Amino acid sequence: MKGYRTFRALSALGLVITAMTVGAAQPTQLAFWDFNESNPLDQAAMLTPEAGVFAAQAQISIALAEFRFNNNNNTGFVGSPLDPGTDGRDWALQTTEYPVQGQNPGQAGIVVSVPTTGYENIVVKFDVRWSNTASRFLAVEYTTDGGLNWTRVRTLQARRGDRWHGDSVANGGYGEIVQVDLSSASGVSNNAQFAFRVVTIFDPNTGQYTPANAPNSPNYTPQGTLRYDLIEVLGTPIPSGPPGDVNGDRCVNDQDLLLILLNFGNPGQGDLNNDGTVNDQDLLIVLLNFGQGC
Ligand SMILES: [Ca+2]
Ligand SMILES: [Ca+2]
Ligand SMILES: [Ca+2]
Ligand SMILES: [Ca+2]
Repeated sequence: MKGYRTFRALSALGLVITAMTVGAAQPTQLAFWDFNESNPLDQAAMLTPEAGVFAAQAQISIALAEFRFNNNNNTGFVGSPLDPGTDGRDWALQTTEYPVQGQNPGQAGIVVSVPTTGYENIVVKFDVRWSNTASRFLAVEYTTDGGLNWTRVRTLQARRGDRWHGDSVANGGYGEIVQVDLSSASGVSNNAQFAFRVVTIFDPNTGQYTPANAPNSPNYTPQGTLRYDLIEVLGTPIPSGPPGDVNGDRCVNDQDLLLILLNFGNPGQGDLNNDGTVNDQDLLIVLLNFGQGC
C-alpha cells in the first residue's frame, strides 16, 4: 500500500503542472448534416445525417412547405459559405411552397428531430439562406413532447434577399451561423422527444409576411425559398454520479483512480471530459472530487 500511496502522491504532484492546461469539455455531436452528397438528387441520402451519436434516429421533415432536390439542371443547391465542403462539394437543403400571404404564421418550415437521451447542455446550430421573396422573419422553436407544444426561443430577420445568415456583414449576412443555446431550457436534456423547427412568421410591424428583400422585392411569394445547411445538435453527457465517478457507483475513490490509470492514453472508460482520450484532465477530475459521494 505504501508504494500505491507514493504513486498517487507523485501523480497528484504532476497534476500541479498539468492543471494549467485543463480546458472545457468538448460537446458531443448528437446529429449533423452538411448535405454534401455526391448525388444531391438522392433524397434519402440528403435527409440522412452525416454524423452524430444519434445519426440513425435523427430526422428532418417539413410542414406546410416542400423540399426541393433538383436545381433545374440536375444539380443540387449550393450550400453555406461557412461550409468548408466535402471533396469540393457544398450542397444544402432547399425548401419552398410556403403558405400564401396571411396564412399559417408560425407553422410552416423544417422540423429537426434529434433525441437528447443521456445528454444535457443542448445547443442547436444551422445556417439559412433567404431568397428575395421568402418570408423575412423566421422563428426558431423547440418541443419536448414530440411536437404537441412548441416554445419560441429566437426570431431571425433577413438583412436582404439571396443571402445566407452566414454571409459576411458587408455582403448582407450576419457573418456567423445561427446558434441557439438550450442549456437552461426546461425538459430539453435527456429527452427522446426533443425537436426544433424553423418556421415563417409575420412581420411584427405589419401582421403580414414581408419579403426578405423588401422594399426592392415588394411582394412575398409562397415560391420564395429558404435553404438550410450545417444543421447540428450538440450536447454534453449527463454524469451518472459525482464528477469523477468513472465506474458509476456514485462514489469517487481508488477504483475510479485505478480505471483512469489502466486506461491512460486510450479512448473509452475514464474519458470524463469527453475529449477522446483518458488523460491528465480526467485524472484531475477524479482527484479534485476524491471522496465525493462515498
Ligand atoms: Ca446525408
Ligand atoms: Ca453543405
Ligand atoms: Ca466510483
Ligand atoms: Ca479526457
